Amino acid sequence: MAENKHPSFRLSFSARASSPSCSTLASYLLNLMTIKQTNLCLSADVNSTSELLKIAEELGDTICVLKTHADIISDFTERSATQLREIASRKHFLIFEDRKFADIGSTVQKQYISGPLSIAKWAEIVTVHLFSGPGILTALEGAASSAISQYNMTVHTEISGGFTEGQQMEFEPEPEPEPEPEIEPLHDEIRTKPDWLRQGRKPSIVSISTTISTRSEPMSPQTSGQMFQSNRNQKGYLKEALDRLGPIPYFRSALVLAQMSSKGNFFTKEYTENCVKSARNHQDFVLGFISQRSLNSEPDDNFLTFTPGVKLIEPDSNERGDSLDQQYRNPAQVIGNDGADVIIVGRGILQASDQLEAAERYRKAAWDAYEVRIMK
Ligand code: 5BU
Repeated sequence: MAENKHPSFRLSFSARASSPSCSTLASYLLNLMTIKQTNLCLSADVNSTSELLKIAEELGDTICVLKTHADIISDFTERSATQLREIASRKHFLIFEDRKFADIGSTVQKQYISGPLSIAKWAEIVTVHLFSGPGILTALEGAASSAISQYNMTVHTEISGGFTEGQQMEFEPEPEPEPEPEIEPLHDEIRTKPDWLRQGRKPSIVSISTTISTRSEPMSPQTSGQMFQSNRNQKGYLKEALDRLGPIPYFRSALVLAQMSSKGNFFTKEYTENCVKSARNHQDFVLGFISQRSLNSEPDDNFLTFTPGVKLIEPDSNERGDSLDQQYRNPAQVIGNDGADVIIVGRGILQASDQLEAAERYRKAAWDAYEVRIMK
């Protein structure tokens, strides 16, 4: 019953973006979703860089987030990441590496910022299990802060121009490797949220082709949520609104795995509650949860709920899962009834004969369910 739901159930994404408890990245994502009218995350579970880049290029306009499992891409290199980032900034979506960190703090820091994947360099969002205790969040947040500091001290050259329609995608020359950042402990002065944002202002970030990033200039009032009401069908307006939103800010966030979609999983109610308690102590870093329903319960909770195990299922179909215990529910059910904000869809789109048409169908189903929900 809608009457008993947490306030975030009925609030619009743009109103939630303006909340003082909203991190820079969460605020950016919520505004991006509003402008593009999409709360669809594509799970790009493909095996090669070329497939990854192709699907990102073709479906990028319909999604707010693209989720990867980089370790199943046989030829994933730094160049794959650079090219995916170029598409993400041109098509306006965040990148989410579904890494599912689960080790002790010292190990996850290394897994996050170094090694062949160097995830912190190219993915805004990662997933984390809290099996090892809440310290894993402190460790990852510290590593994220170091990666951000390192980035901010480096002159970055953004790839400008991008691909034009029909242009062949080619690999950029291998860039010079950047030195691995030193992992610093999380000090109070090294936070993912700068002072100006703590004072309730949101970023207006200026980006030119070669710039010292991140030049987080004082907030312009244009970035407040209400400015981002969008009519997706007005092409000029969409571009103008995306220009006004600005480039993706260089921040890093985690989604805590609090519930799973697979049949017979061992997640208990108590474990899920402990995930939420731990997340509340890391609100700058934790964007929200991977869960089957919204876990916002305290009045100030404003976590985003990303829900996998989603498929458009015909009422009389028996396609409610796969042969390996994945379980599926409809977008209307997870968003409309259970308060999910973003649906994660893989095979429902990847296995369609027309992937773009399927992505658009999922986008529309999820967005319609959200609009109905906030009007309840
Ligand atoms: P599918 O093809 O839509 O079933 O893919 C779902 C994706 O979401 C896949 O990449 C999984 O690794 C991921 N996933 C999931 O399905 N269920 C979960 O509980 C979690 C992740 Br956590």
